[in-house]
Amino acid sequence: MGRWTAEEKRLITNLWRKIDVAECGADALARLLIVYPWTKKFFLHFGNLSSPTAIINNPKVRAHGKKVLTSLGEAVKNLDNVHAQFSNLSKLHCDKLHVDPESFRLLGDIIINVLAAHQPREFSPSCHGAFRKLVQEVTHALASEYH
Ligand code: HEG
Repeated sequence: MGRWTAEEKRLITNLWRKIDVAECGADALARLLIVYPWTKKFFLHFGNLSSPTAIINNPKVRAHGKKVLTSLGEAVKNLDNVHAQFSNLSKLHCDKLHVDPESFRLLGDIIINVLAAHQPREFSPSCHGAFRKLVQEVTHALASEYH
């Protein structure tokens, strides 16, 4: 982990420049809550999550989805230092939020699906491979403080 080829870096930064972080983030978090409804338990303080429509239109879901993808964008800017970047977030998700690492994996998968759906022309197999590696690295870093 943590070794990037110049081509992987190019594929990742190139796709990232083209996506709408707020849109993709909102879409990804809404999908997590709709497709894996048990993950709603972490967001009960976000208000109405009672149906797919309520989830999609919930402004707190949209704002938080943007926050999550913005944080992934920081990793994109700093590909050689993903672990250090997520160490505090890992502590937060473990000690305070008690989010299980399996949920990171689910959201990571969804983010890849959403990026592919939003940028189908750019999403070549090698671009897919580079993003899988990035998501794996981020989810690994987020789970690193778990004990
Ligand atoms: Mg988490 C807060 C990033 C997965 C539940 N998450 C946050 C914050 C960031 C973040 C940047 C804000 C931290 C702060 O306020 O200081 N989250 C983040 C990433 C990923 C992720 C990058 C994975 C790609 N989070 C994740 C998953 C869940 C979750 C899978 C639950 C299923 N996050 C969660 C909750 C909060 C954060 C409940 C607090 C939300 C709030 O109360 O505003």
